[in-house]
Amino acid sequence: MPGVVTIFTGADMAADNVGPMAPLWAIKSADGKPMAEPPRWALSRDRVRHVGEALTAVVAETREQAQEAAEKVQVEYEPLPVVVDGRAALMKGAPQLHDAAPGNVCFRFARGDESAVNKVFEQAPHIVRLDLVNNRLIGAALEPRAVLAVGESVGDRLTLYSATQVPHHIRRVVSEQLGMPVNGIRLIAPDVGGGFGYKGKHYPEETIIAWAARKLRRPVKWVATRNECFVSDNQGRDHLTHAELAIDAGGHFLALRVETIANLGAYVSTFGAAIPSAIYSALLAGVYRTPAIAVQSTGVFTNTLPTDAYRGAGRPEACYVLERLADEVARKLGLDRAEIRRRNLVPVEAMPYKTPIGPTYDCGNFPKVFARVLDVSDYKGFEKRRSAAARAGRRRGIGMACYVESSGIAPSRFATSLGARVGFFEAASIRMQPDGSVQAMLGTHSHGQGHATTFAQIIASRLGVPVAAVQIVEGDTDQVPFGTGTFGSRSIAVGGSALDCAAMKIIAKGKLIAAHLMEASAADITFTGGRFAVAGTDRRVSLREVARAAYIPTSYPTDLELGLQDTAVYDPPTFAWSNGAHVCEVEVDIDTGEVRVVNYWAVDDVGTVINPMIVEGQIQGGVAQGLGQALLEHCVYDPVSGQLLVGSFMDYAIPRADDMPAMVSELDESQPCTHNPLGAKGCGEAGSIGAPAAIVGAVLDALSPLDVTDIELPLTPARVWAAIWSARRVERVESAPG
Ligand code: MCN
Repeated sequence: MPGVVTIFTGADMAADNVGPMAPLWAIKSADGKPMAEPPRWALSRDRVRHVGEALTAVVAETREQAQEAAEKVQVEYEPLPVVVDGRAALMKGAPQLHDAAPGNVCFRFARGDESAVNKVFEQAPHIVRLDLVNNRLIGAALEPRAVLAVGESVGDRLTLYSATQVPHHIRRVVSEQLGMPVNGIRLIAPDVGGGFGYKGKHYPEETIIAWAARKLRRPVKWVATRNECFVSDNQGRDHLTHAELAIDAGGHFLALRVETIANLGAYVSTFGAAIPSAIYSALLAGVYRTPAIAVQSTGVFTNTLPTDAYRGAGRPEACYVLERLADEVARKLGLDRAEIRRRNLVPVEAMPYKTPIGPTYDCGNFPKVFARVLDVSDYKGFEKRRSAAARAGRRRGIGMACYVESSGIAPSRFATSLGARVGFFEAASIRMQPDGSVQAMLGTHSHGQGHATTFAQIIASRLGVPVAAVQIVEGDTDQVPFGTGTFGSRSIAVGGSALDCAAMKIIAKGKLIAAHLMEASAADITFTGGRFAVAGTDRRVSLREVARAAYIPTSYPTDLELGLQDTAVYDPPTFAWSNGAHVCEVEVDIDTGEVRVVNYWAVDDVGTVINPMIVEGQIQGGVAQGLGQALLEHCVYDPVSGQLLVGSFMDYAIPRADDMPAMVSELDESQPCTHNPLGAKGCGEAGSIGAPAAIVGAVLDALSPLDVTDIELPLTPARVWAAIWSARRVERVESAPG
């Protein structure tokens, strides 16, 4: 066809020995066996296992010519039976996806003390049980993914542009697959128009485009259409959970047992195995003092797109389990939901608090944060608002959720002990220019989080230079030192900490130069507000003068290397434990099932705040995504054909501005992180963690007079309406004479 340059298939890539798409985190099952890791090829080599799995790559002179030719490709498929649901995939006789994964099981992960939990359950006065669905979500960044590979005219070097959150990881894995040295690829990740975690993974297109450009010795570009996003981007969540909580007569939590089936999709994506196991399970103590906890999480293959981290990544799932259980305890005992939480929160005196599931929280005043959100939301006055709404014919309900978040992913030792194949440190370099301006290079990546502002603020406050004098460079492997990237709300806690450490190195070296310039001893030099001074005198030189001296050495210490630039690498000793409490009010139209979130209050502890406006925006954005999960978003596959039934925004509903209330956000800075130099904890995912549980709790509260006790996520009008009417039918049957 006109303009077609070539068509590649998996066989072409096989002939060139292009390696598989290997996950970067491999989980072990409870019996010590490694997870099943069936190969995933960038272009399928024998069989496709999910809608959207690429078979051929058509390269043409223009995008339109390539699209037209791609539409003409005829594939003779031999249809095989499919399974799209995690539980169905585990059943006897279910279609088998991979020979390497009998029973479709990737792993059976377990954590906690099961026998201790069993003992408590045998004697517990009360047990509450819930079966919960955590709905599958599709990421929907403003801009689709895009990849461009350009070979250098001389040599074998490639510049690979990719809309990725993790430039260094992608450079490493693609170079490995193509058998190139890591230096053979320069990866540039410019502004990518949002990422939400799903752009932080290795995708087949990165490999295909890089390989095709080398093979054709021409630049090759791919930009996903919106429809392609639906069938090529990783998806999120998709848990089926059975949870049981043993409690005493006073509603104190005694033991927690959680069994989750995690739908991994057809292949294990980059961090796909870790999210529902290592990350999710670590959060199942939440903010509560539950003495015994045991979790089992089974990772299952199905004929769906791979799942992986999506804003929250394991934490919203854990929070949803705990908060729904807390509400259920209140219902069972006829107690107030806030009171149940108060009785179980970890008190501030217990910090540092070692959870029975593994992690130790270094700090956090959960009761204070919770009390504050009840205050700002006037929880006590709610019944008046409920009655006022009822008089106007509307059902109003209130819900709440407390959460703790393992931000700052991840301490490398923790991660590698649980199967990570990469480190999760971060690196930052600072280069003082001779004119006193500053260039800072970090391995993190900003795609809506405002790093250029907040990281410049950190440097400005440490080095006493104006914010405008700071240039932040991210997303270019040739310019920034080896780093990890942005996900898991880690940029401030890990990247920001590396930056802070680098600034300290600049000051330390600056002191030596300043001492030389002022003919004083380095031990007597102080640094404040951008000036070095000899203690107890009025002798000073500015950082700018020191920087100039470092590069234009008219007077410079003979035993020092010229220049004023340094790099620091920071690997956190543990997570930064962000936490918070959210309250929301909804109104439910019982004739249509429509839910409106009318009020939302969030009190979050993200440690020391660098930029309150950015943090508030981050929390608001997270809440919007949590609202989407709670009320609107649902990724559905046809169980017979495996076809994706939500392939556009006509059938997959993301929140719009008018779905969001004007929310109130407060930050509690009283508990700075104790183990990083900034005292900061992450905030990027906070909103998405608390919101689904708070919103669902509010809807169930609004409908409690009708005896609606559960509605499966997402609470679409159809589902809410159906729940109301089936409850009413029960009412009618029960009240029918005879
Ligand atoms: N910050 C601060 N003070 C704190 C904590 C954070 O001023 N105590 C600032 C940080 O400096 C940074 C921002 O708040 O500018 C977010 O920081 P952090 O919590 O470290 O999160 P990351 O920068 O690592 O961003 C990742 C996080 C994740 S995991 C997803 S998913 C997500 C999110 O951020 N995707 C987003 N927020 C997003 N926002 C936009 N607009 N688009 C996305 O794709």
